[in-house]
Amino acid sequence: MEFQFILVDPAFHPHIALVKLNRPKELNALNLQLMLEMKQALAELDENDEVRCIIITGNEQAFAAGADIKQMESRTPIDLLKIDQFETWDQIRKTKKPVIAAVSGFCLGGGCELAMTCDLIIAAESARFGQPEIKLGIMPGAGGTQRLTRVVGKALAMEMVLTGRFLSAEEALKAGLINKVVPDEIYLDEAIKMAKEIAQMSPVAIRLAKESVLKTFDTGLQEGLNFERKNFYMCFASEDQKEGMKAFVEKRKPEFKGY
Ligand code: DAK
Repeated sequence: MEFQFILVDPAFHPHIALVKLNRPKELNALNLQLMLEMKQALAELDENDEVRCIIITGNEQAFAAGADIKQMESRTPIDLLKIDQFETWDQIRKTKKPVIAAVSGFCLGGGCELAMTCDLIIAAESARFGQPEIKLGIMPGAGGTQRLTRVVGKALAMEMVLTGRFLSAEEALKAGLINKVVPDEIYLDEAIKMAKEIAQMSPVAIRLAKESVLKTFDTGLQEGLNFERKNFYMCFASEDQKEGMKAFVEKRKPEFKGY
């Protein structure tokens, strides 16, 4: 898969794909083209039966320092309306396979919002998370007020959004924004380790489970429970459920096929 601003390896490891943001001089600032490429890459990886888990990463200096300010500077509201970047972000959010963000360095604004659309976040000790849009005279526009608040709570979200303060990786971990902090040298290895664990599971169960967890953000408890139940029943329509339980009884490792 050839792109201008991202590097994509669908077979980075068995069943694991890697998407690397590749605008190092601009600290991986997210321009429109990069986001369109991200949307296309994730859609293609979602369709690829060999891929069971996707890792998105940047480089040591930056996961992404936000949307491209130079590209946004002269935009009018009508430009924004016509471009309708929200459609791109919505599609990215709808990726069905599990996505892990492997974060080092700056993870700011749209970069932090992109990481939050991922299902799991592994961070290097040097990672810094923030929503500094307020310092530019704007506010977060891709989930930074909504997703962040649901995850870290009102007090911290309000502080981050109104003052633009960055969180260290440790603070982000304590706040529940991320899953793990590891030494800088191994943040990608740690993401791969987690991806390998996920890739061993039944892709059907993984998909249904991800969908069910995400449902929490959109529904009340009873509706969410009903949704969970339907997905739970659905697991029993898969060969993988038979294989998983048979393997347990036979005291061996299951071999999941994804149907
Ligand atoms: N955009 C464009 N260029 C950027 C950039 C950005 N967000 N961040 C850094 N760069 C560029 C710098 O301009 C510089 O380029 P040159 O001057 O060398 O040409 C180069 O990257 C290196 O940056 P610095 O020289 O500034 O490096 P430092 O280490 O001194 O500082 C920094 C690193 C991350 C603290 C600093 O660069 C910084 O404050 N960057 C801006 C961070 C920020 O404000 N981010 C939020 C941007 S607004 C939406 C979706 C999303 C969004 C909006 C709408 N829709 C769906 C509609 C999101 C909005 C945002 O993210």
